[in-house]
Amino acid sequence: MLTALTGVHGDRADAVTVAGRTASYEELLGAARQVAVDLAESGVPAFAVNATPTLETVAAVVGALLAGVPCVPLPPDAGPAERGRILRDSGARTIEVDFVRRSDRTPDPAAVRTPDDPALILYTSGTTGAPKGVVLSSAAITADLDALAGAWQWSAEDTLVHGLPLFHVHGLVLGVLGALRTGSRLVHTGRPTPEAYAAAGGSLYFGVPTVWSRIAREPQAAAALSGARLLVSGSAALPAPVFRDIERASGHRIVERYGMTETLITVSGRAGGDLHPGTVGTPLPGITTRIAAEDGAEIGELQLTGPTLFSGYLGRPEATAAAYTEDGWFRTGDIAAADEKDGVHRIVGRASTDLIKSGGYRIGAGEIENALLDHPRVREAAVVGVPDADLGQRIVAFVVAEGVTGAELTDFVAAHLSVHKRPREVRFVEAVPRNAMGKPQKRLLLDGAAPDPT
Ligand code: MLC
Ligand code: AMP
Repeated sequence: MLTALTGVHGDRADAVTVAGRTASYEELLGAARQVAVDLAESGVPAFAVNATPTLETVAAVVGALLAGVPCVPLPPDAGPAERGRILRDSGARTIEVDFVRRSDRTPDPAAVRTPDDPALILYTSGTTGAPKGVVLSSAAITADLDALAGAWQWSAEDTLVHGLPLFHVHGLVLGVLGALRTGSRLVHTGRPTPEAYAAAGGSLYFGVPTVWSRIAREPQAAAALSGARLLVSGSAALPAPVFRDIERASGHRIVERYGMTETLITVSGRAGGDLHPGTVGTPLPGITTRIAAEDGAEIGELQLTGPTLFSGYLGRPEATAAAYTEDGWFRTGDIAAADEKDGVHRIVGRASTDLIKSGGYRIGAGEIENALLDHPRVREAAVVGVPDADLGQRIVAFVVAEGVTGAELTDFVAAHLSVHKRPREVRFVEAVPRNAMGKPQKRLLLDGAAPDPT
């Protein structure tokens, strides 16, 4: 997976920059080998990495791959509830990592490893309950990265720039492992601000729609990207006005691609292809998609098969089985359409209102509701995603509670789970509307939740 570290593209002093610190491939490899040695000695079954945007995180992930120990990146701001659950569920443990100690040998893995063994375990939310561990093999990751390298003409000539979190597919698999496989220079900006993107001087830029929309609002920053080769958006739907504003200011039509933690990136526009707002391109080589539409309808659930799929949810065979149709297709839960003539896909929504995408983060309503219900003052809670110009969707919590403020509940969720899972707004209600089965009627809440107060 780590082609660049074998030296085929040569080395350079500025191969990897993260939040202002720079390392050559040799330095990165030395630090990662030391991690691998320490992992082998520690005997940990899986390696929990506090995924701050630092060179240490990159060395830790590479070290885990070298040692053949599954790597579990943790959101660095995860509160005790979220962190504890991930550690218990995965059995992963942390070990000390620094970038100063280096080794010139890679230890032999404890057991014979194959490309189908787990490489990464990424925790991601479902509609209800706690996040599940998505097990990804090296085979799936390399298949995806090679398909994307083809689609985007991504090579060692590129300088990849992004500032995305290192505990999800976008920032970690594409944004770090992609650079280490293709040999492109990597500049991680620490935070994905318009100023940092504008100043980085890259050829290839990754962002979630919130990042592109913030850049679009600063035309000078957008204009500074005119010298780039390719701008790519994903993780949520890119609004058409943002596509157009970026094109006007930078001359680039953003390439949009679609994926999931469980499937990696499966559908994408192509470098040099015909790109239109609201479309996510065609399936990558090796991926087959189908639209499971009701009789005569053009839109339906997007289902797919291919070599980039996950190995399963860690320790949850029933959940894994439920993610597939009887005839073996993965059910994305996204509603899509595909053009009959050119096969270009459009994502038109999600089947469930209980999976929220906010700032490109996937957040399960059930997890936030459970966190709110853990507060002694909260009697009922129903969480929805409301359209938001900046975040795509913003988390709004409807609660039945007394003697507590909205800000206190927001802080409670931010502290127990992660900061990005906090409700942006709390509305106190007399009762949560429910159907005859007692299920919250979220459509009613959503209809009453607009408009965006900002
Ligand atoms: C505010 N803050 C609080 C707080 N209220 N902190 C604690 N408690 C509270 N109550 C502060 C924090 O301290 C922090 O400050 C700041 O809020 C950060 O909040 P945020 O929500 O992270 O910031 P925001 O600007 O809203 O973030 C926008 C964003 C972010 C775009 C930068 O949403 C983001 O990084 N998104 C990327 C998600 C992603 O990578 N998804 C990919 C999934 S993979 P400070 O000082 O730290 O700023 C996938 C597959 C695919 O989907 O297809 O790619
Ligand atoms: P995650 O598991 O965090 O990777 O989230 C996956 C989900 O992100 C998908 O099921 C989609 O709902 C959404 N998504 C990813 N890319 C796009 C895109 N280009 N357009 C619309 N939705 C997207």
